[in-house]
Amino acid sequence: MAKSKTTLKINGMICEHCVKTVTKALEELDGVKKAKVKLKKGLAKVAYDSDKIGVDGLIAAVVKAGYEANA
Ligand SMILES: [Cu+2]
Repeated sequence: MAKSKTTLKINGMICEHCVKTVTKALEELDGVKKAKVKLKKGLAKVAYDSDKIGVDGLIAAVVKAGYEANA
């Protein structure tokens, strides 16, 4: 268990539904403890276990959900 935190820049979110979609996409991942997504700032704060998943994996999940993400 290696507790890590990161903030991703998310592009493409336009409403609260998008926020829920991105939050769910992140929190469904094995190793993600918590995702806090802010619509206005276009940011996602993610608490995760870096033994299980990396930033690349987090970004891939957001992209798969239909949004752009950058570390
Ligand atoms: Cu939306």
